[in-house]
Amino acid sequence: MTLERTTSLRALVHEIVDDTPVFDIHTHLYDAAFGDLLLWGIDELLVYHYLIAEGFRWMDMPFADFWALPKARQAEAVWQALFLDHSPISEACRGVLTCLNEFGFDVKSRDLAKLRAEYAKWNTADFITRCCEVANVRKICMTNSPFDDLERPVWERGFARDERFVAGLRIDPLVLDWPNTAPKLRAWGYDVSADLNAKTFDGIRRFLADWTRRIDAQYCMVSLPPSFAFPDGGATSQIIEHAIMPHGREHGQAFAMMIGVNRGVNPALQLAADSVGATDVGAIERICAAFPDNKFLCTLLARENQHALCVAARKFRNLHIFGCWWFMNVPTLIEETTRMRLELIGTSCTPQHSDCRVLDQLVYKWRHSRTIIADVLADKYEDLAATGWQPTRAEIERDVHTLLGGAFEQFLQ
Ligand code: RAT
Ligand code: ZN
Repeated sequence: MTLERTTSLRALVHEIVDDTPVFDIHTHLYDAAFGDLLLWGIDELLVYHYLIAEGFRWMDMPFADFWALPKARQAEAVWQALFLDHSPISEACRGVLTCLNEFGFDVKSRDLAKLRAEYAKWNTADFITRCCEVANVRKICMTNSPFDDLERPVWERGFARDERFVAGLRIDPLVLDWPNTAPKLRAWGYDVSADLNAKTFDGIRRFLADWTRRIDAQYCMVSLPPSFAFPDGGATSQIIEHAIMPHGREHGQAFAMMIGVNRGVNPALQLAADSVGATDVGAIERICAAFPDNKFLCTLLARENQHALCVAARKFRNLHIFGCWWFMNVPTLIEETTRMRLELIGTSCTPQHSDCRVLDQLVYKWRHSRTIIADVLADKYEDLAATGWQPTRAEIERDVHTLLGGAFEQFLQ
């Protein structure tokens, strides 16, 4: 009897988690209006930088020779090294197979030419819809950088928005490299100088306001190194305090901090060159305390920071924690992190975002994460049931909606 009830509760939780559409709050995907910036298909899946980093562990060609190859040859080299010469066990490799399988393509043939032929039957518009359906994604937040020379002109020209794609204003160069960013803002008509004075902060605020309006940004976002300190009197700290914070209050916009990336530890790997380091969660607590009228979103890259971040969220209701970012996005760490978050702050968080760079990846990132989230959640409901508190279907649906984007939307309101 108990076992039966337990089994059906677990099955119900899985069913609800699978059936609840998700708001994917951080990706590197683009509205189709951005043309080639939206990546999809088998070759793009294979040259995902997560796979390239793994491929180089087996491939013995010089880094530069690999980068000189056309994309199709790069994809073939990765396929050979990671799928044919060895079993594709890593999370990123498994993800490719999950996508192919869920699309109904022939995984077991190991035939790249056949897979390319399957993909050739699709066009971009239909494939977007197909991915959103299979992954059950209701909204996708892009990463939109005014500093990207390919992306900026599209915004400046304007286009009819696809309402499935919402924008996130990404401002790394502004926060991390003011000396080289000031001339760009000046060239775009903002009265700023290398000097961080009142006039410069005003100019930065105008820039942020213009782009927030232009792209209708959900939040403004930066990725930061493990050494991020606050407050420390440096340029990053001053720009946050005197430009981003007042901008956030004026526009009711949250500031998203992704902390813990050491950029370019092995530059020869290009996009795959970055590594991880633990940060001082005290800096996050200080910024939340210093600006109680601002809202903060935060995800951290280092496993060893996750517990302290949960504790910080217990102290500051203007802090919303999200995602298992990048190197955290593997089943072992998603499970551990999700369990800890539920135990420390209940459902007042967003356990996962996809960080997809290739449209197809929505399918695997959400398939894999949904299974783990459902299992952890089922354990928690079973613990409740053991006390006599039987969660109802409506309560479970509410909670799952909360975890898959609802809490994020409520936090931003
Ligand atoms: O996960 C990734 O693809 C990384 O390369 C980064 O893009 C990271 O997610 C970021 O947003 O900086
Ligand atoms: Zn990202």
